Amino acid sequence: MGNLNDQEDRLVRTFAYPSAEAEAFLAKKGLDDQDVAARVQEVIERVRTEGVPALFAYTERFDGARITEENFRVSAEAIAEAYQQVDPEVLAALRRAAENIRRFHEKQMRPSWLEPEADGTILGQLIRPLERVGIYVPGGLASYPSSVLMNAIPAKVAGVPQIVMATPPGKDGSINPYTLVAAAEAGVDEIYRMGGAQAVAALAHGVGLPAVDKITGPGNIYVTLAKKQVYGTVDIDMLAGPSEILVIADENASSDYVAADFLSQVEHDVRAAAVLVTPSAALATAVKKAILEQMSRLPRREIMEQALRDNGAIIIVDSLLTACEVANRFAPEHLEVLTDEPFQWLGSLQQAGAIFLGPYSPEPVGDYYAGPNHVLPTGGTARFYSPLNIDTFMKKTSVIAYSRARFVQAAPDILALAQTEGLDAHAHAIALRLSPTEKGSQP
Ligand code: HSO
Ligand code: ZN
Repeated sequence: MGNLNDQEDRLVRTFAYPSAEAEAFLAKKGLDDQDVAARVQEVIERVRTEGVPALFAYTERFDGARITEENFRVSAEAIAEAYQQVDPEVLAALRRAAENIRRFHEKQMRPSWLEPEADGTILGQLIRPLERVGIYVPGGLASYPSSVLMNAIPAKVAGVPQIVMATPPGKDGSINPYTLVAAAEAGVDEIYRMGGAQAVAALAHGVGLPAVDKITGPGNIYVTLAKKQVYGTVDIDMLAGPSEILVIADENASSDYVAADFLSQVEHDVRAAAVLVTPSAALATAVKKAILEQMSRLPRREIMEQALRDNGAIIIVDSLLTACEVANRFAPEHLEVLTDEPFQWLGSLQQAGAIFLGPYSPEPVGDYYAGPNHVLPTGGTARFYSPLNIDTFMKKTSVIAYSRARFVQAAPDILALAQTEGLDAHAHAIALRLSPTEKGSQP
């Protein structure tokens, strides 16, 4: 038994809040890695200046695949073939998930507006889709068809006419058939065999394909730093880091549920984080036991163990209100509330990417199916980033149409401001229209 306790304690740290340990845990680490950033910069520069040959050379070097002009873009036949390869039941599930995601994002749509006022002035805001966006989809183990849906469907709902996808090929040039089918279901228009920083460079600088206006989608550190470096040439969605969950639970919560949700999170990545914040020491102990028990039966045990050891924590607080304070400070990507009346805490929970309330809303419900986006701000950036959404793929343009009456009324204020800034040409553009004698003035 003593042995088991040791094991549990080594598995997940437990500490009180407030404490020095808690402060150290809550302090955020930055994303930057100078060494990787320098290598990424070189890749981007070479693809930008040397073009397609550099892009294909990097694909051969990093993905081991020989790509040519002929197989760079995925053909309609390859997509049709993918439909033959996928399990029809999974396809049906994917379609139902897609429908939920579509419906949720349709609710985010806001109309453009043009508002006429009494004196004939019209002000307005046009909200329109971006023209061409690039969605990055990781290859290998992290190639998730669900993420294809989560990126492409909002773009489609927003009305983006050209949705492009980039994903690294396997050594034989192949792409996961589920990724291809998800892309087709979501309405992706073009798919290219390329990945890594070189793909980000190609999308941003128009190498091998017309440049896009924005790049979204998750990726490894190379992809993320490449997105950071091309920001400004194109827009990006966010700088995604490792995935996180924070669970607030009281003494009545099921320790098995908390443990299961911890493990579903940390199986993603050794850098994934899982945090339990609870006023109940008894629950904390039970959760640790349940984690060990469940983990012994799950295949990705090594990843989970390392993630829990490096980034797992159980924080004991004096009350659920303090638990909310800790959650706000951590600003988690995913926040689960497993308490008696979860809704009562919603108003106190300010900083989170997505909030999951009650025992039947574990994170996978949101990861795959409910409709809200699973591309969420990580690493504490929920303080200022939102989940991927319709606005990610839209931009606004303002409209101003002043009537003469409004112009005359406003002119003295505008003249005063222009003169104060010492911008005489600005003032002249106003004065000209006030004076009936000067050429160009309107009656
Ligand atoms: N939890 C991940 C999304 C995901 N989970 C995809 C399974 N597939 C980041 O929110
Ligand atoms: Zn997940």
